[in-house]
Amino acid sequence: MPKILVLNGPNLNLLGRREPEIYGKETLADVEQRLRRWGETAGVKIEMRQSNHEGDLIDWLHEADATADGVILNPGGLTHSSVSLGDAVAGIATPVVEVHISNVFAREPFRAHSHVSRAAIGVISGLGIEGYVLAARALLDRIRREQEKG
Ligand code: CA2
Repeated sequence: MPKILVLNGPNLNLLGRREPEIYGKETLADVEQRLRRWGETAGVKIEMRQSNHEGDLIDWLHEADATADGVILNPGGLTHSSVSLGDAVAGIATPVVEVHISNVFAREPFRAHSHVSRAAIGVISGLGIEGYVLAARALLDRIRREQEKG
């Protein structure tokens, strides 16, 4: 069964509890439940983690290179500041989809730049938490195509 690792960066543990006008009312546990439900029908194992520490995210990306078939990454504010996180994504062969709940291009100008996007296979921004499920579907398509190639 393919495995998708879902990584969430700093402050995303606050999801659903602050700034609902930007990020909505659903929590990270709701995101996980939605993804798990999708995974049960699609035949995909979902594992989700969150950390407020850059190094944890980098370590988990390295780990994913050997243990996951795809990664969904919402790097939080590190998107806009962390060269190292971008390097970690570039340094692994496992495909990574970058997800943002809000539309980062419709907010403050500094949010329009990402250090991660150059190394991601794609970016989803502004579609709320549904973006995570769309990313999982895109990754599964990619994983199946790679398996067919052999
Ligand atoms: O839209 C997204 O998913 C972001 O990655 C969220 C980051 C932000 O810095 C990015 O520009 C876009 C912020 C994560 C903090 O999440 C919170 C959620 C609820 C309440 C407070 C913070």
